[in-house]
Amino acid sequence: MGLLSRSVILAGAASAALVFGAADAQAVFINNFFPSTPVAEGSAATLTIGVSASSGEILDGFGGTVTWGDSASSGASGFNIVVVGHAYADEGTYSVNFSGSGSEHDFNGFFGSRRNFTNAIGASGSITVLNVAPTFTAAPGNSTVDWTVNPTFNFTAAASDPGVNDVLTYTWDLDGDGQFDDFTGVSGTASYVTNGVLPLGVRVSDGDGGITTSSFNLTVVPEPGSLALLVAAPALTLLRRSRRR
Ligand SMILES: [Ca+2]
Ligand SMILES: [Ca+2]
Ligand SMILES: [Ca+2]
Repeated sequence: MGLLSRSVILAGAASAALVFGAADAQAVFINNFFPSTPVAEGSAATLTIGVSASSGEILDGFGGTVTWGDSASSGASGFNIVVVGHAYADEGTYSVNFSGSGSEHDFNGFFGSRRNFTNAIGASGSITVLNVAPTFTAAPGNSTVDWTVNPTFNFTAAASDPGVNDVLTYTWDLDGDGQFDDFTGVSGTASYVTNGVLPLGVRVSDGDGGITTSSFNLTVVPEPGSLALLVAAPALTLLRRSRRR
């Protein structure tokens, strides 16, 4: 008799699940949460979010807000998968969070009424953003100065960096000793009173470890002769003005 009762109960449970769907979990859940990492500063990181409805339910969609961990946020909504993007201004490790809700429905019996369900969904992760070295957009090429006519060499450089928070510092090797210790700033003037070919350069640093160097030769004529550098008074004035950049 006990065995018979158990069989009846099992049959009843199976019938209820098939006809009414009431035994199903009514829920939307996140099945894909994929932040692209690492990513370069200034480039768009992406976050892929995918959702499913539980077995027996029909997904209607989802929506919510992504917080990127740097005070920025984005809306994210779609049917079963969305990809949202965000460019970070500087390197670091950022916590990424999605919070929202998902909707699905089923039907109350084969010819029954539609039943809608909505529940909260959320997930978290992190994105690592890497520093990118600056790139020169302008720098001196090989040049010649004739100190018997005009001994001054006017130099200037410019660079860009995808890290919009990065502050660029320019340092110069103007005496050819390989040390970028002769001038700090975007532009200035140096005067040369002896002749020869000097291998010079400018270096730009973003303060986050990104350093780029551009080299050039300065030929001082007439040749031949010994090499020396004289930074004239106007250049020293420019040096002080430029240090804050
Ligand atoms: Ca940076
Ligand atoms: Ca940078
Ligand atoms: Ca030097």
